[in-house]
Amino acid sequence: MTETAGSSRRPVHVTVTGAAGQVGYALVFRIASGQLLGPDMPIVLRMLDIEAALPSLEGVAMELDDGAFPLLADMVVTASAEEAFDGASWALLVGAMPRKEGMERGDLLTANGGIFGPQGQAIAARAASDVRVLVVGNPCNTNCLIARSSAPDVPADRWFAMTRLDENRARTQLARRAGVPVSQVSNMAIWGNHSATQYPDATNARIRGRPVPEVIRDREWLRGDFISVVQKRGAAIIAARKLSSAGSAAAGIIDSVNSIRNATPAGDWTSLAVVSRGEYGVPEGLQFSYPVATDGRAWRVVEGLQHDADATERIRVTTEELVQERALVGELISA
Ligand code: NAX
Repeated sequence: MTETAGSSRRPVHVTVTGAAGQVGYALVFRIASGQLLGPDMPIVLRMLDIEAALPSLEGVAMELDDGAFPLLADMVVTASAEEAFDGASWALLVGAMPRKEGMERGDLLTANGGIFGPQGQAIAARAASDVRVLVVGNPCNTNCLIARSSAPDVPADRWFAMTRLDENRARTQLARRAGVPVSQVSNMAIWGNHSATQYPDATNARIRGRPVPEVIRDREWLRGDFISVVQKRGAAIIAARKLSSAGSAAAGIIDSVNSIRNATPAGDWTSLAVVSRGEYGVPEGLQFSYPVATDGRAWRVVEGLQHDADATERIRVTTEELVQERALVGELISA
């Protein structure tokens, strides 16, 4: 292994799946530059993609070489999940099967089960004992549930699916509307599924410490356009760019890992889809996006938030969608 100049620390192994894809391309340079694990932590980047994408992934590896990143101790380019997850402390599961024309939701879920089941097994068999997993590839909540179910020896609290991009989108919408910098928006939770049924909860969010409805008094907007803009933002990006979100998705991944690793500011929370232990009446075992806070070691779902009838109904709908997804992949998670 290559010596890393300026650091005597042992490198942390970080796996990125689907690394030849567009989110992968936006992400790996940020990881190599230290934005994922900090400016002092050398990294071994383990990049997985399918066999057909390996030539392109070799090109990405060449570009990473050309970046001369001091923290990049080594790289692995592979189509083998076992090799990719070997010794990994962070597994960022980005690669997934996209929905093809005529594909039913159930077919998509099952096809992805064929990817995330074996990847879960490979993580259990080969990753480091402290591995933490962030699933980004869609449908990310249920893909995460499948991978977690395939790795029963890896504690359930190590598995996350990404709703941080949705949170970031929501924070920006609120900041724009209130005419404040985005840094002034806190406590923005996304509830449920990373899909169009998600519930971005502005009622419990805060601007400069005050409840959003006290700052943005337009209830119609908060219950209407605000929610639908966040829910449909992915589709708007595709319409504009003819490609799905990539740079913002990579930013969401970096933010997610940072908010798992570092203590949440007092009184704040962030959005992560984590295993439900029945909080807020959500069935146990679903991978559900909640307001989450952590001390940097253990996370907890923030309890006691109030929901009005509209919010309760929206949370019921997104919960029901996740229950249905779980039913559609039934045999993949009963193993
Ligand atoms: P791309 O199609 O550009 O890249 C996907 C990559 O995954 C490809 O290189 C493909 O060869 C690879 N792949 C497919 N099957 C694989 C397997 N079995 N093992 C390893 N690699 C495999 O998609 P991209 O735009 O990069 O998006 C990646 C995933 O992120 C998609 O599922 C997308 O829906 C999802 N997203 C999720 C987001 C979230 O907030 N949770 C936001 C961004 C993104 O849309």
